[in-house]
Amino acid sequence: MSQTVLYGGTFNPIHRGHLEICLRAREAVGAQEVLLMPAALPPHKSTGELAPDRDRLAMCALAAEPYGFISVDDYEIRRGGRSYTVDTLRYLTQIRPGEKFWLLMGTDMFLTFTQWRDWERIGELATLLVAAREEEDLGRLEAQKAALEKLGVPSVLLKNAPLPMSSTEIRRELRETGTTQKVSPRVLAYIQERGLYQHDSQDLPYLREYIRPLMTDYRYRHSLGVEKQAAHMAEIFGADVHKASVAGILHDVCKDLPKGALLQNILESGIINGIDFKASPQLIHGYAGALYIQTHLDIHDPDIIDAVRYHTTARAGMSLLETIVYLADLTSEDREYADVEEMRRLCDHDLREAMARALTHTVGELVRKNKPICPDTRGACREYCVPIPTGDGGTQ
Ligand code: DGI
Ligand code: FE
Ligand code: FE
Repeated sequence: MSQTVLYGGTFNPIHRGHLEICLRAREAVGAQEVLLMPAALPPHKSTGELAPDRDRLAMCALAAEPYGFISVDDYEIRRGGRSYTVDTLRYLTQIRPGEKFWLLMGTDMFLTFTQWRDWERIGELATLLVAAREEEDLGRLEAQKAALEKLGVPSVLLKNAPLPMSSTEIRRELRETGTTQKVSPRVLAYIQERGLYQHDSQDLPYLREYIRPLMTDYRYRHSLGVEKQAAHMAEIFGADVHKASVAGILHDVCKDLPKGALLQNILESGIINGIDFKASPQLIHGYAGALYIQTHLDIHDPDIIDAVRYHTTARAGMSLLETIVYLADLTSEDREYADVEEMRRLCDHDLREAMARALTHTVGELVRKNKPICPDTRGACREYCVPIPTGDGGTQ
Protein backbone atom coordinates (compact mmCIF):
# COMPACT_ATOMS: atom_id res chain seq x y z
CA MET A 1 0.00 0.00 0.00
CA SER A 2 1.23 3.47 -0.86
CA GLN A 3 2.21 5.43 2.23
CA THR A 4 1.90 9.20 2.50
CA VAL A 5 2.91 11.55 5.30
CA LEU A 6 0.71 14.61 5.68
CA TYR A 7 2.69 17.58 6.96
CA GLY A 8 0.61 20.67 7.70
CA GLY A 9 1.82 24.03 8.96
CA THR A 10 2.06 27.72 8.27
CA PHE A 11 5.49 27.39 6.59
CA ASN A 12 6.17 31.06 7.10
CA PRO A 13 8.63 30.58 5.48
CA ILE A 14 9.44 26.92 4.81
CA HIS A 15 13.04 26.26 5.92
CA ARG A 16 15.73 23.57 6.06
CA GLY A 17 14.42 22.27 9.38
CA HIS A 18 11.08 21.46 7.75
CA LEU A 19 12.85 19.65 4.93
CA GLU A 20 14.94 17.63 7.40
CA ILE A 21 11.76 16.51 9.10
CA CYS A 22 10.33 15.43 5.74
CA LEU A 23 13.40 13.23 5.18
CA ARG A 24 13.26 11.72 8.67
CA ALA A 25 9.54 11.05 8.45
CA ARG A 26 9.84 9.33 5.10
CA GLU A 27 12.68 7.20 6.39
CA ALA A 28 10.94 6.29 9.62
CA VAL A 29 7.78 4.91 8.08
CA GLY A 30 8.99 4.03 4.59
CA ALA A 31 6.65 6.50 2.95
CA GLN A 32 6.73 7.20 -0.76
CA GLU A 33 5.51 10.73 -0.37
CA VAL A 34 5.47 13.62 2.07
CA LEU A 35 2.62 16.00 1.33
CA LEU A 36 3.03 19.60 2.51
CA MET A 37 -0.25 21.29 3.35
CA PRO A 38 0.25 25.00 4.01
CA ALA A 39 -2.52 26.37 6.22
CA ALA A 40 -4.66 29.27 5.11
CA LEU A 41 -4.87 31.94 7.73
CA PRO A 42 -7.62 34.47 8.13
CA PRO A 43 -6.47 38.02 8.85
CA HIS A 44 -7.79 37.94 12.40
CA LYS A 45 -5.90 34.85 13.46
CA SER A 46 -3.08 35.48 15.93
CA THR A 47 -0.07 34.13 14.16
CA GLY A 48 2.60 36.75 14.05
CA GLU A 49 3.87 38.24 10.84
CA LEU A 50 2.52 36.25 7.99
CA ALA A 51 3.31 36.19 4.29
CA PRO A 52 0.24 35.94 2.03
CA ASP A 53 -1.19 32.46 1.43
CA ARG A 54 -0.08 32.41 -2.19
CA ASP A 55 3.51 33.26 -1.31
CA ARG A 56 3.77 30.58 1.36
CA LEU A 57 2.35 28.08 -1.10
CA ALA A 58 4.81 29.13 -3.81
CA MET A 59 7.74 28.85 -1.40
CA CYS A 60 6.67 25.34 -0.40
CA ALA A 61 6.57 24.36 -4.07
CA LEU A 62 10.04 25.82 -4.66
CA ALA A 63 11.49 24.09 -1.60
CA ALA A 64 9.92 20.76 -2.58
CA GLU A 65 11.07 20.81 -6.19
CA PRO A 66 14.52 19.23 -5.73
CA TYR A 67 13.05 16.36 -3.71
CA GLY A 68 11.08 13.87 -5.76
CA PHE A 69 9.12 12.65 -2.76
CA ILE A 70 7.85 15.98 -1.39
CA SER A 71 4.73 17.46 -2.90
CA VAL A 72 2.45 20.36 -2.02
CA ASP A 73 -1.32 20.51 -1.83
CA ASP A 74 -3.21 23.81 -1.90
CA TYR A 75 -6.46 22.35 -0.55
CA GLU A 76 -6.53 24.33 2.70
CA ILE A 77 -5.46 27.55 1.01
CA ARG A 78 -8.10 27.09 -1.69
CA ARG A 79 -10.72 26.61 1.01
CA GLY A 80 -9.50 29.67 2.86
CA GLY A 81 -9.97 30.35 6.55
CA ARG A 82 -9.43 27.78 9.25
CA SER A 83 -9.41 24.15 8.15
CA TYR A 84 -9.89 21.29 10.55
CA THR A 85 -7.44 18.42 10.19
CA VAL A 86 -10.31 15.97 10.04
CA ASP A 87 -11.73 17.71 6.96
CA THR A 88 -8.36 17.74 5.25
CA LEU A 89 -7.93 14.03 5.93
CA ARG A 90 -11.44 13.29 4.69
CA TYR A 91 -10.61 15.11 1.48
CA LEU A 92 -7.30 13.29 1.02
CA THR A 93 -8.67 9.83 1.73
CA GLN A 94 -11.47 10.49 -0.71
CA ILE A 95 -9.31 11.58 -3.62
CA ARG A 96 -6.63 8.98 -2.86
CA PRO A 97 -8.44 5.79 -1.91
CA GLY A 98 -6.25 2.87 -0.88
CA GLU A 99 -3.42 5.02 0.44
CA LYS A 100 -2.24 4.88 4.03
CA PHE A 101 -1.87 8.30 5.63
CA TRP A 102 0.47 9.33 8.42
CA LEU A 103 -0.29 12.58 10.16
CA LEU A 104 2.90 14.37 11.16
CA MET A 105 2.63 16.56 14.23
CA GLY A 106 4.65 18.20 16.96
CA THR A 107 4.54 17.05 20.56
CA ASP A 108 2.23 19.85 21.72
CA MET A 109 -0.44 18.71 19.34
CA PHE A 110 0.11 15.09 20.27
CA LEU A 111 -0.34 15.77 23.97
CA THR A 112 -3.60 17.66 23.37
CA PHE A 113 -4.85 15.32 20.67
CA THR A 114 -8.12 14.41 22.36
CA GLN A 115 -9.11 18.09 22.28
CA TRP A 116 -9.07 18.16 18.50
CA ARG A 117 -12.28 18.24 16.58
CA ASP A 118 -13.37 14.65 15.69
CA TRP A 119 -10.11 13.20 16.95
CA GLU A 120 -11.52 9.66 16.88
CA ARG A 121 -12.22 10.05 13.17
CA ILE A 122 -8.73 11.46 12.62
CA GLY A 123 -7.39 8.31 14.31
CA GLU A 124 -9.34 6.18 11.86
CA LEU A 125 -8.16 8.09 8.81
CA ALA A 126 -4.47 8.32 9.71
CA THR A 127 -1.75 7.04 12.01
CA LEU A 128 -0.12 9.75 14.11
CA LEU A 129 3.56 10.41 13.51
CA VAL A 130 5.07 12.50 16.27
CA ALA A 131 8.25 14.51 15.75
CA ALA A 132 9.74 14.57 19.24
CA ARG A 133 12.77 16.69 19.94
CA GLU A 134 15.80 15.22 21.63
CA GLU A 135 15.45 17.12 24.85
CA GLU A 136 11.81 16.29 25.34
CA ASP A 137 10.35 14.16 28.08
CA LEU A 138 9.96 10.85 26.27
CA GLY A 139 8.22 9.28 29.27
CA ARG A 140 5.31 11.65 28.88
CA LEU A 141 5.09 10.98 25.19
CA GLU A 142 5.20 7.20 25.71
CA ALA A 143 2.41 7.52 28.28
CA GLN A 144 0.28 9.52 25.86
CA LYS A 145 1.01 6.97 23.14
CA ALA A 146 -0.22 4.16 25.38
CA ALA A 147 -3.30 6.12 26.42
CA LEU A 148 -4.23 6.89 22.83
CA GLU A 149 -3.61 3.29 21.81
CA LYS A 150 -6.24 2.22 24.36
CA LEU A 151 -8.64 4.67 22.73
CA GLY A 152 -7.97 3.05 19.38
CA VAL A 153 -5.61 5.72 18.03
CA PRO A 154 -2.23 4.33 16.97
CA SER A 155 0.88 6.49 16.84
CA VAL A 156 4.60 6.30 16.10
CA LEU A 157 7.15 8.45 17.90
CA LEU A 158 9.83 9.85 15.67
CA LYS A 159 12.67 10.32 18.14
CA ASN A 160 15.67 12.53 17.69
CA ALA A 161 14.09 14.47 14.89
CA PRO A 162 16.34 17.47 14.37
CA LEU A 163 15.55 20.49 16.41
CA PRO A 164 13.52 22.54 13.97
CA MET A 165 14.80 26.04 13.41
CA SER A 166 12.29 28.69 14.06
CA SER A 167 10.57 30.65 11.34
CA THR A 168 10.37 33.61 13.73
CA GLU A 169 14.16 33.66 13.99
CA ILE A 170 14.48 33.40 10.24
CA ARG A 171 12.08 36.29 9.68
CA ARG A 172 14.11 38.41 12.07
CA GLU A 173 17.33 37.49 10.30
CA LEU A 174 15.79 38.41 6.96
CA ARG A 175 14.54 41.70 8.28
CA GLU A 176 17.87 42.60 9.84
CA THR A 177 20.31 41.31 7.23
CA GLY A 178 18.19 40.74 4.11
CA THR A 179 19.41 37.14 3.86
CA THR A 180 19.56 33.76 5.62
CA GLN A 181 21.22 30.37 5.13
CA LYS A 182 18.34 28.56 6.74
CA VAL A 183 16.06 28.42 3.71
CA SER A 184 16.85 26.85 0.35
CA PRO A 185 18.45 29.12 -2.27
CA ARG A 186 15.30 29.12 -4.40
CA VAL A 187 13.16 30.11 -1.46
CA LEU A 188 15.61 32.85 -0.56
CA ALA A 189 15.53 34.18 -4.12
CA TYR A 190 11.72 34.22 -4.01
CA ILE A 191 11.68 36.03 -0.66
CA GLN A 192 14.11 38.63 -1.93
CA GLU A 193 12.31 39.13 -5.22
CA ARG A 194 8.94 39.57 -3.52
CA GLY A 195 10.40 41.62 -0.68
CA LEU A 196 8.85 39.28 1.91
CA TYR A 197 9.77 39.62 5.59
CA GLN A 198 12.12 42.46 4.77
CA HIS A 199 10.20 45.47 5.88
CA ASP A 200 10.73 47.29 9.10
CA SER A 201 7.52 46.54 10.98
CA GLN A 202 6.85 50.26 11.42
CA ASP A 203 7.54 51.31 7.85
CA LEU A 204 4.64 53.58 6.84
CA PRO A 205 4.41 52.74 3.10
CA TYR A 206 4.36 49.07 4.09
CA LEU A 207 1.63 49.62 6.70
CA ARG A 208 -0.50 51.60 4.24
CA GLU A 209 -0.29 48.74 1.74
CA TYR A 210 -0.94 46.20 4.48
CA ILE A 211 -4.20 47.69 5.73
CA ARG A 212 -5.66 48.42 2.33
CA PRO A 213 -7.25 45.02 1.62
CA LEU A 214 -8.56 44.78 5.19
CA MET A 215 -11.00 47.66 4.86
CA THR A 216 -13.39 49.56 2.63
CA ASP A 217 -12.12 52.39 0.40
CA TYR A 218 -13.87 54.83 2.67
CA ARG A 219 -12.11 53.47 5.77
CA TYR A 220 -8.77 53.45 3.96
CA ARG A 221 -9.07 57.13 3.03
CA HIS A 222 -10.07 57.88 6.61
CA SER A 223 -7.00 56.02 7.94
CA LEU A 224 -4.69 58.00 5.66
CA GLY A 225 -6.41 61.17 6.87
CA VAL A 226 -5.95 60.25 10.52
CA GLU A 227 -2.29 59.40 9.91
CA LYS A 228 -1.77 62.84 8.38
CA GLN A 229 -3.66 64.74 11.05
CA ALA A 230 -1.97 62.83 13.89
CA ALA A 231 1.47 63.60 12.41
CA HIS A 232 0.50 67.26 12.05
CA MET A 233 -0.66 67.51 15.66
CA ALA A 234 2.41 65.60 16.92
CA GLU A 235 4.59 68.17 15.21
CA ILE A 236 2.75 71.05 16.85
CA PHE A 237 2.72 69.56 20.36
CA GLY A 238 6.16 67.96 20.33
CA ALA A 239 5.01 64.33 20.36
CA ASP A 240 6.80 61.59 18.44
CA VAL A 241 5.69 62.17 14.84
CA HIS A 242 6.54 58.66 13.69
CA LYS A 243 4.59 56.99 16.50
CA ALA A 244 1.63 59.29 15.85
CA SER A 245 1.69 58.36 12.16
CA VAL A 246 1.88 54.63 12.87
CA ALA A 247 -0.94 54.77 15.43
CA GLY A 248 -2.97 56.97 13.06
CA ILE A 249 -2.69 54.69 10.04
CA LEU A 250 -3.44 51.61 12.15
CA HIS A 251 -6.10 52.89 14.56
CA ASP A 252 -9.03 51.38 12.61
CA VAL A 253 -7.17 48.31 11.28
CA CYS A 254 -9.87 45.97 12.65
CA LYS A 255 -12.90 48.18 11.99
CA ASP A 256 -14.11 46.22 8.95
CA LEU A 257 -13.09 42.72 10.07
CA PRO A 258 -15.69 40.21 11.32
CA LYS A 259 -16.53 41.05 14.93
CA GLY A 260 -17.03 37.51 16.27
CA ALA A 261 -13.42 36.41 15.97
CA LEU A 262 -12.13 39.81 17.11
CA LEU A 263 -14.24 39.62 20.23
CA GLN A 264 -12.95 36.15 21.00
CA ASN A 265 -9.36 37.43 20.82
CA ILE A 266 -10.18 40.27 23.20
CA LEU A 267 -11.88 38.02 25.71
CA GLU A 268 -8.92 35.63 25.60
CA SER A 269 -6.52 38.54 26.15
CA GLY A 270 -8.31 39.47 29.38
CA ILE A 271 -8.04 43.25 28.76
CA ILE A 272 -11.64 44.40 28.80
CA ASN A 273 -11.70 47.34 31.23
CA GLY A 274 -15.26 46.70 32.33
CA ILE A 275 -16.73 46.99 28.84
CA ASP A 276 -19.70 44.89 27.80
CA PHE A 277 -18.62 44.42 24.19
CA LYS A 278 -21.83 42.62 23.28
CA ALA A 279 -23.81 45.71 24.30
CA SER A 280 -21.31 48.08 22.63
CA PRO A 281 -19.93 46.25 19.58
CA GLN A 282 -18.56 49.54 18.18
CA LEU A 283 -15.93 49.41 20.95
CA ILE A 284 -14.50 46.09 19.76
CA HIS A 285 -12.28 47.46 17.02
CA GLY A 286 -9.97 49.58 19.21
CA TYR A 287 -9.24 46.74 21.59
CA ALA A 288 -8.95 44.23 18.77
CA GLY A 289 -6.68 46.61 16.85
CA ALA A 290 -4.32 46.89 19.83
CA LEU A 291 -3.95 43.08 19.82
CA TYR A 292 -3.80 42.80 16.06
CA ILE A 293 -0.85 45.14 15.62
CA GLN A 294 1.13 43.03 18.09
CA THR A 295 0.26 39.62 16.71
CA HIS A 296 0.15 40.41 13.00
CA LEU A 297 2.45 43.37 12.60
CA ASP A 298 5.12 42.82 15.24
CA ILE A 299 4.47 46.25 16.75
CA HIS A 300 5.12 46.13 20.47
CA ASP A 301 5.54 49.78 21.39
CA PRO A 302 3.16 50.29 24.35
CA ASP A 303 2.56 53.96 23.42
CA ILE A 304 1.29 52.98 19.98
CA ILE A 305 -0.70 50.03 21.35
CA ASP A 306 -2.52 52.22 23.89
CA ALA A 307 -3.20 54.94 21.34
CA VAL A 308 -4.97 52.35 19.19
CA ARG A 309 -6.74 50.70 22.12
CA TYR A 310 -8.24 53.92 23.54
CA HIS A 311 -8.93 55.79 20.30
CA THR A 312 -12.68 55.18 20.53
CA THR A 313 -13.40 55.39 24.26
CA ALA A 314 -10.69 57.76 25.53
CA ARG A 315 -9.88 57.31 29.26
CA ALA A 316 -8.64 59.19 32.29
CA GLY A 317 -4.94 59.98 32.28
CA MET A 318 -4.42 59.75 28.53
CA SER A 319 -0.88 60.23 27.20
CA LEU A 320 -0.19 62.99 24.69
CA LEU A 321 -0.04 60.39 21.93
CA GLU A 322 -3.38 58.86 22.93
CA THR A 323 -4.95 62.32 23.02
CA ILE A 324 -3.59 63.18 19.59
CA VAL A 325 -4.85 59.98 17.98
CA TYR A 326 -8.25 60.32 19.66
CA LEU A 327 -8.65 63.86 18.34
CA ALA A 328 -7.05 63.22 14.93
CA ASP A 329 -9.72 60.53 14.42
CA LEU A 330 -12.39 63.23 14.76
CA THR A 331 -10.67 65.95 12.74
CA SER A 332 -9.04 64.15 9.79
CA GLU A 333 -9.62 65.71 6.38
CA ASP A 334 -12.32 63.18 5.47
CA ARG A 335 -14.53 64.20 8.42
CA GLU A 336 -17.51 66.41 7.63
CA TYR A 337 -19.74 67.87 10.28
CA ALA A 338 -21.00 71.32 11.15
CA ASP A 339 -18.19 72.53 13.42
CA VAL A 340 -15.33 70.41 12.12
CA GLU A 341 -13.31 73.52 11.20
CA GLU A 342 -13.65 74.84 14.72
CA MET A 343 -12.52 71.44 16.08
CA ARG A 344 -9.52 71.44 13.73
CA ARG A 345 -8.57 74.90 14.95
CA LEU A 346 -8.74 73.72 18.56
CA CYS A 347 -6.63 70.69 17.69
CA ASP A 348 -3.88 73.08 16.59
CA HIS A 349 -4.05 75.15 19.77
CA ASP A 350 -5.80 73.73 22.76
CA LEU A 351 -5.98 69.98 23.26
CA ARG A 352 -7.84 70.30 26.56
CA GLU A 353 -10.65 72.29 25.06
CA ALA A 354 -10.72 70.01 22.03
CA MET A 355 -11.05 66.95 24.30
CA ALA A 356 -13.82 68.57 26.33
CA ARG A 357 -15.79 69.39 23.16
CA ALA A 358 -15.22 65.97 21.64
CA LEU A 359 -16.36 64.17 24.78
CA THR A 360 -19.36 66.47 25.21
CA HIS A 361 -20.44 65.61 21.70
CA THR A 362 -19.82 61.86 22.09
CA VAL A 363 -21.62 61.38 25.39
CA GLY A 364 -24.44 63.60 24.16
CA GLU A 365 -24.90 61.33 21.17
CA LEU A 366 -24.66 58.18 23.27
CA VAL A 367 -27.29 59.42 25.72
CA ARG A 368 -29.53 60.59 22.88
CA LYS A 369 -29.34 57.11 21.31
CA ASN A 370 -29.76 55.48 24.70
CA LYS A 371 -26.44 53.64 24.38
CA PRO A 372 -24.23 52.67 27.32
CA ILE A 373 -21.23 54.84 28.19
CA CYS A 374 -18.21 52.74 29.14
CA PRO A 375 -16.21 53.31 32.36
CA ASP A 376 -13.14 54.68 30.54
CA THR A 377 -15.24 57.25 28.68
CA ARG A 378 -16.76 58.26 32.03
CA GLY A 379 -13.24 58.59 33.47
CA ALA A 380 -12.23 60.87 30.60
CA CYS A 381 -15.38 62.97 31.13
CA ARG A 382 -14.53 63.44 34.81
CA GLU A 383 -11.02 64.48 33.94
CA TYR A 384 -12.15 67.06 31.37
CA CYS A 385 -15.09 68.19 33.54
CA VAL A 386 -17.65 67.06 30.99
CA PRO A 387 -21.00 66.37 32.63
CA ILE A 388 -22.83 63.27 31.51
CA PRO A 389 -26.36 64.38 30.63
CA THR A 390 -29.18 62.84 32.59
CA GLY A 391 -31.33 60.36 30.77
CA ASP A 392 -28.15 58.36 30.51
CA GLY A 393 -29.23 54.96 29.27
CA GLY A 394 -26.98 52.67 31.24
CA THR A 395 -23.88 52.21 33.28
CA GLN A 396 -21.57 51.02 30.56
O1 DGI B 1 -13.86 54.13 14.08
P1 DGI B 1 -14.33 55.51 13.74
O2 DGI B 1 -15.68 55.51 13.13
O3 DGI B 1 -13.35 56.29 12.96
O4 DGI B 1 -14.48 56.31 15.13
P2 DGI B 1 -14.46 55.74 16.62
O5 DGI B 1 -13.44 54.70 16.77
O6 DGI B 1 -14.36 56.94 17.51
O7 DGI B 1 -15.85 55.06 16.78
C1 DGI B 1 -16.93 55.84 17.01
C2 DGI B 1 -18.05 55.03 17.58
O8 DGI B 1 -17.77 54.65 18.93
C3 DGI B 1 -19.29 55.84 17.62
O9 DGI B 1 -20.36 55.01 17.14
C4 DGI B 1 -19.49 56.19 19.07
C5 DGI B 1 -18.87 55.00 19.74
N1 DGI B 1 -18.46 55.24 21.13
C6 DGI B 1 -17.50 56.06 21.59
N2 DGI B 1 -17.44 56.02 22.95
C7 DGI B 1 -18.38 55.13 23.36
C8 DGI B 1 -19.03 54.62 22.19
N3 DGI B 1 -20.02 53.70 22.26
C9 DGI B 1 -20.41 53.29 23.47
N4 DGI B 1 -21.40 52.40 23.51
N5 DGI B 1 -19.85 53.72 24.62
C10 DGI B 1 -18.83 54.62 24.63
O10 DGI B 1 -18.36 54.99 25.70
FE1 FE C 1 -12.22 53.79 15.30
FE1 FE D 1 -11.33 56.17 13.02
